[in-house]
Amino acid sequence: MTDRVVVGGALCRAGRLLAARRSAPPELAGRWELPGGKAEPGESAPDALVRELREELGVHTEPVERIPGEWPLRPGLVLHVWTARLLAGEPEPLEDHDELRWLAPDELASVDWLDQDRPAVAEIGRRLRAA
Ligand code: 9L3
Ligand code: MG
Repeated sequence: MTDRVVVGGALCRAGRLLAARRSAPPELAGRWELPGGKAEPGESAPDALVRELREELGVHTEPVERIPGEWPLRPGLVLHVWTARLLAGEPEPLEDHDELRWLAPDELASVDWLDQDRPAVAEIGRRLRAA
């Protein structure tokens, strides 16, 4: 059986990365993540990302590239991260989040990221600093 993919989106604008604070479930509430969610059976990760970011943030996005790596969430579930371009809309915490922040590279350590998101966030930070 292949693992089910959860896809997180790294949305960057003006040198900042969008961080989203989870409001659910209780054990994850208050932790920060790259917004996204589970791909449905038969749905590609990029398609899932576009759908999840529309549902969660109300924005239209285009996946650009996958950040190398795969991070286990729990048995049978792994996190992939894709960078994405914001095509339309202003992100709002519509579903599953209660706060959004655009973080500059030197602010990335100021929020409590979910453990599995940390390697990809660090990679995005390196890319933003180099840009
Ligand atoms: N998760 C971890 N990092 C992320 C995302 C989007 C999700 N960047 C974890 C949290 C949940 C599981 O994956 O345990 C499913 O995510 P969701 O469908 O509740 O967003
Ligand atoms: Mg989600």
